[in-house]
Amino acid sequence: MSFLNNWFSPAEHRILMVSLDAAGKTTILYKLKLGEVVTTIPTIGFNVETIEYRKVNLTIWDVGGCDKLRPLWRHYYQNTTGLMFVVDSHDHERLPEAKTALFDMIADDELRDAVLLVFANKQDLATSMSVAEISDALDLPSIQKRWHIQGSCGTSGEGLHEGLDWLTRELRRPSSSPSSQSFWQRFIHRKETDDRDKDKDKDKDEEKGKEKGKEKGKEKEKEKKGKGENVDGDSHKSKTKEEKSASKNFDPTRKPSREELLERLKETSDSPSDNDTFLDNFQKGKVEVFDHRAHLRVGFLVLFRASQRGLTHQKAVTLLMNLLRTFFDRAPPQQIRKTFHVTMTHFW
Ligand SMILES: Nc1nc2c(ncn2[C@@H]2O[C@H](COP(=O)(O)OP(=O)(O)OP(=O)(O)O)[C@@H](O)[C@H]2O)c(=O)[nH]1
Ligand SMILES: [Mg+2]
Repeated sequence: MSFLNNWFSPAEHRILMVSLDAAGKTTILYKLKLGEVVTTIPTIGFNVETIEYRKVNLTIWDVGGCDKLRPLWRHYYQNTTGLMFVVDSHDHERLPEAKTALFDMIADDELRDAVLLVFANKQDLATSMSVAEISDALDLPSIQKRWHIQGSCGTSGEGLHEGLDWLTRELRRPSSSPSSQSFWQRFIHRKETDDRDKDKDKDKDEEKGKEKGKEKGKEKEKEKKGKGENVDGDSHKSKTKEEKSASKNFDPTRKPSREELLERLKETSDSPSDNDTFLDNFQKGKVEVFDHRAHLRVGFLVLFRASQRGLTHQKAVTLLMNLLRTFFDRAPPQQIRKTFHVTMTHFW
């Protein structure tokens, strides 16, 4: 019978919740445990509660965060499988201190396999930083472990269950490839940052456009005078050459022969690191040729990695579409066909 009990009893996990003082750990702990907002006082020592969430027993240790207590955190590391790091999104000034505390902690070998959930807490306050800003300031994309950032409000409970959803899902998985993790995290992070910066870029592009217009005018004048030397133009010139040769090599309207296609296939052997580089370059719009093979490759890699991460089908397709759109925004127009088959991509 004991194996049956083991089979049906929830998995046990030890979770360590830390942060600088007053970020909202104790508030979060009791919101999760009791569903209520409790009046807190700064924790001297720790609080510990067990919560059953989606058939996982989480024993959450909430350790006081004031600077005198931080050296004691390490005494709680042993057997910790999950870390919750709470950030007061409203406390702009102490973010560098929070980052140092976080990186000091995760450098410890005892936490090597622990997954990291960051709560960007106090999102209800008007001057709070966004999740993307917190992620930037803490430099989360540089972390080589499984991590996730979730916006939250400890007092209303918003975001807490979403955070635990991720945590319990990750805790159920024995391991995952760090490279694919970092790609996803980087991609999601970049997407948010890109959206934020889009307006700024537009402004810059407009300014550049004006400057280019002026330069072109000057060049034309020079040509007329018969002294065709381009003053700032070495890099500009060679870029134009590259672009020209790329468009020469790849003619989107020409159907490749069977032999050509077989030749292309022979040349390809994709190692996992090639795949990472390919996805990174793809996101930057730097794929040599966007043909059916590249399309299928990106589709396969994104969907495969999404399934590894346990993402829903819908979310995976959205990510793939976003990645394709990012690619089309950035890739030089002469190297790609300006359309891709949305229906076909959805079908995958
Ligand atoms: N507006 C707002 N206030 C919050 C939120 N979460 C917690 N607080 C408040 O922040 C204050 C500090 O919360 P605590 O839960 O005691 O913080 P802590 O991280 O446990 O602090 P230490 O025990 O000192 O390490 C309390 O007044 C909470 O009511 C939130 O999401 N929004
Ligand atoms: Mg506390």
